[in-house]
Amino acid sequence: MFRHAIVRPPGATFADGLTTAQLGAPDVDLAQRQHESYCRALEECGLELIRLPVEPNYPDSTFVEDTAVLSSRSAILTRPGAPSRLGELAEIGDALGKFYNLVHKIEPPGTVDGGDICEAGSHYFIGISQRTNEEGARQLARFLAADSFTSATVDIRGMRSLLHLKSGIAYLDRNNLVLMEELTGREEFSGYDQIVVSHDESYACNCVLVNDRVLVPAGFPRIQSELVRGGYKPLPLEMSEFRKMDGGLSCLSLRF
Ligand code: CIR
Repeated sequence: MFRHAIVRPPGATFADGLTTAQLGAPDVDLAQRQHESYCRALEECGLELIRLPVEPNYPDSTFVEDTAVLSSRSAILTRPGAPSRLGELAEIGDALGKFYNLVHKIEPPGTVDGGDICEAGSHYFIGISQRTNEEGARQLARFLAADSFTSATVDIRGMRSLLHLKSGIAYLDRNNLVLMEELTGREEFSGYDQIVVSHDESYACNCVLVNDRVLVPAGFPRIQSELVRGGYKPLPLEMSEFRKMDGGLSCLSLRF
């Protein structure tokens, strides 16, 4: 069960963040309203929110998930692969320090974006991507192993459409892995029951199980039906403005 989530609303400079999406500039007011609905959904799932103040100097700072990897045993502050995001860490570290005795850190030259890290029970998939490098993955794997978690890397550098591993997969529970159809043949995922998301709905791969609900981007009816068939209760959320900035649904919170 998750009890808390760290969130940070998008600020006035949100549209200045990094993006490759070519979906046009985000509407900042609408992004703020969508963020507020997201926060209410987390509260509906029983979470208490730690709401960090807007950080206008870091336009991507609303994507808090990239800044840390949280397990039931420890917290690891990442080192985002985009230099423009390195300054986001300080406040996240302070917030985590109130809940964790020890906050580990990824050190240079390692880079890790939390969006590349997919927890699947006691196992972690670590995406090697445009943002997470092999040195970062090694450091993270060592921290996880010290807490008795296993991990394996998944190299997605050849898949330019994927910013992060979790743009293409999500672990729910009971061995169920949601994944985009382009990833179904990968050996790393062969031991899982796969909920396959068709190419035209692939943005919705990035869904997240929060206690008894699955938060999923709105507008993707087939994945919602699949989730219902799997015994899950989807909670659809409008994500259009975050998608314009390459943001997935999970990256708007750090849940623990
Ligand atoms: C970036 O490029 O870093 C942000 N514009 C989007 C990050 C999204 N993070 C995520 O989906 N885990």
